[in-house]
Amino acid sequence: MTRRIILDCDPGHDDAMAILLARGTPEVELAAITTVAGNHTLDLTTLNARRVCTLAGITDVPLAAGCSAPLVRPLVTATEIHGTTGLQGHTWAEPTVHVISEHAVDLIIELVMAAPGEITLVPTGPLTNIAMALRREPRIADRVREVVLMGGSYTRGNVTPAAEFNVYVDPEAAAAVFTAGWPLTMIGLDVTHMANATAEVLARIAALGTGLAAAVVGMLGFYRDRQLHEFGTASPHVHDPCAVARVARPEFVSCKEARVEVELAGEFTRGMTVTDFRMRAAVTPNAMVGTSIDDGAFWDLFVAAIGRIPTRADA
Ligand code: PIR
Ligand code: CA
Repeated sequence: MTRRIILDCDPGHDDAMAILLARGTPEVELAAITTVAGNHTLDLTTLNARRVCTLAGITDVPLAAGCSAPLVRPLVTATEIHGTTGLQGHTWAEPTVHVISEHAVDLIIELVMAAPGEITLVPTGPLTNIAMALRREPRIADRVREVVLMGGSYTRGNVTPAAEFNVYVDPEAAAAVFTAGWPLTMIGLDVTHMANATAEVLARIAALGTGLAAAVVGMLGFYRDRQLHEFGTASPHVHDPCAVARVARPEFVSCKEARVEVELAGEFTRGMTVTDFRMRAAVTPNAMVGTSIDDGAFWDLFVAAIGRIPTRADA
């Protein structure tokens, strides 16, 4: 059965890959794409989402812009990874896909309330829009099918030794999302650090021979060079499509039940996702936590998805 998702993202190279994986995978259907500030400011994440939708011919999915700043704290971006002018690595045409006038938070509430038990939320950026939607319409907690987010980690961070970027940027929002009492799966760095775009993966995508494939190789090449420069990793971690893969093909990602708390007060641990796998009577689980991904199966899924999206000559 096709799973209808709202992809709430901050493109960002790997967010772009999440949009493309969702578009090209028959097991999932994009009900909406919403944007949030994170990797860049909201104007750039929204422009980038419009660019990706234009490139991939995604003209039949509502695209809405959301929150421009975290709930409490000033915005922190990740331009050192994604480049200063947005989604670098490809020369973008002027996008012809536009945002709708509705705010992302309103669109999320509207779609979830209209289809009880149907919509899966897939956040791949800071959780500001999702927390705002919960605050404004708490009943969405009972109406979503589930939340499958890219964020957090139980072994290490990336933006700090303790914290993963998406949770670090808006930890108050993440805390609200983790404690909302809805079915939630955390696909954190522990999983996504296994999904690396190796030279072999790039060659397979390039071999598809389409304009879209060339754009993907360009973007992933830029992203690889930045991660090499910043972290010394030869093959970049492609985080966000792992959450889409978990929705499309749950058997590709192993998960364990746990209690996750978001650190809000620590001096060195802001945004850490403190994950308790000890299933004791006093511990109430609030999440399924991803522990590994079948990276071979994941990249097969990704390459097939890129191959399925028709190329637009003018994009
Ligand atoms: C932030 C990201 C990726 C790499 C770094 N170094 C920083 C973004 C990705 O878009 C992903 O959603 C998440 N944040 C990974 O931490
Ligand atoms: Ca992201």
